[in-house]
Amino acid sequence: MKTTMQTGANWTGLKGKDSEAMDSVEMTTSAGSKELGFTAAEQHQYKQEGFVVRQGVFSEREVDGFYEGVEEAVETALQLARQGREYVLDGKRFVDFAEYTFQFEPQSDSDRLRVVEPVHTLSDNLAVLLSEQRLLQPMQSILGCSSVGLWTDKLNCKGPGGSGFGWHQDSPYWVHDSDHVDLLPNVMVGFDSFSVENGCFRAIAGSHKKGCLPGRSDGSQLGGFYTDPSVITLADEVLFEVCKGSVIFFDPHLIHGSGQNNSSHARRAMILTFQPAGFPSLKSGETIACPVKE
Ligand SMILES: O=C(O)CCC(=O)C(=O)O
Repeated sequence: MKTTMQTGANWTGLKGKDSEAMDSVEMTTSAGSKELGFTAAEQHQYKQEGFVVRQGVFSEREVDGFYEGVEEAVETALQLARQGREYVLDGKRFVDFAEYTFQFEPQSDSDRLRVVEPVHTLSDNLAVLLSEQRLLQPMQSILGCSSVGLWTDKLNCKGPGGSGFGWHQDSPYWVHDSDHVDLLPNVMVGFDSFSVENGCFRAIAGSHKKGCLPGRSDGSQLGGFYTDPSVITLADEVLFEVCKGSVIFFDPHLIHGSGQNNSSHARRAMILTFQPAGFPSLKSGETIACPVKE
């Protein structure tokens, strides 16, 4: 049975089997809150389910700033992509330039960007998220360490008709570049409201507990990066229908993905992945400190 996260301007709102646990969460607001780290109930949920959602963390005005950041980043990314090395995997066009990877929508003539990684260097309006305490203090709760660094960050732009992401874990992508894939938690910041229609984020609750799972062996180039369907318990699927400005913290082993955008509006989001401080980041190899304020 699918569970659905519902929209609303609060930090929780889980409907279905998790509602009891989430009812006991102490509410704090982003503005003026003293303690932004996870509550005990959130820690528990993250351990059990592999994710925690806080809805409406960023205000309309803040989200407007992110939209400007997306426009700026996309414009620069398209310019850089013209100078890069292009390749196609399973019909998907990628371009590498310097430390950047740009992924385009699969139609062969498409110049529509789908993913830009990393993205924080392409707009100051997006770079602010690297020092955002509403992300960093919960990350500190997850990692249990005093200082936090960046592993990677990417912009996911899903325009009208934009394609979905098949079921996958992030850890198998990173296992060759990091010795601590268990310690690479993600946070997705939704710049638009997420709905089933526009291809919301979705995940298999509890799937992170199984560690790195086998990939598909379907003979395709990217198949190995998608989780073998035989190990996916679809009954535990959660659909994250959340309002804009919401954030979803999730484990690097959590099986997740999203559907196609069947709406007439873009669905934009940024995913930032953190790690304990002092380690190089994935794409540039630089060590990027993200100071947590006590
Ligand atoms: O955009 C989404 O909702 C899913 C993104 C995703 O699965 C990923 O970037 O790893």
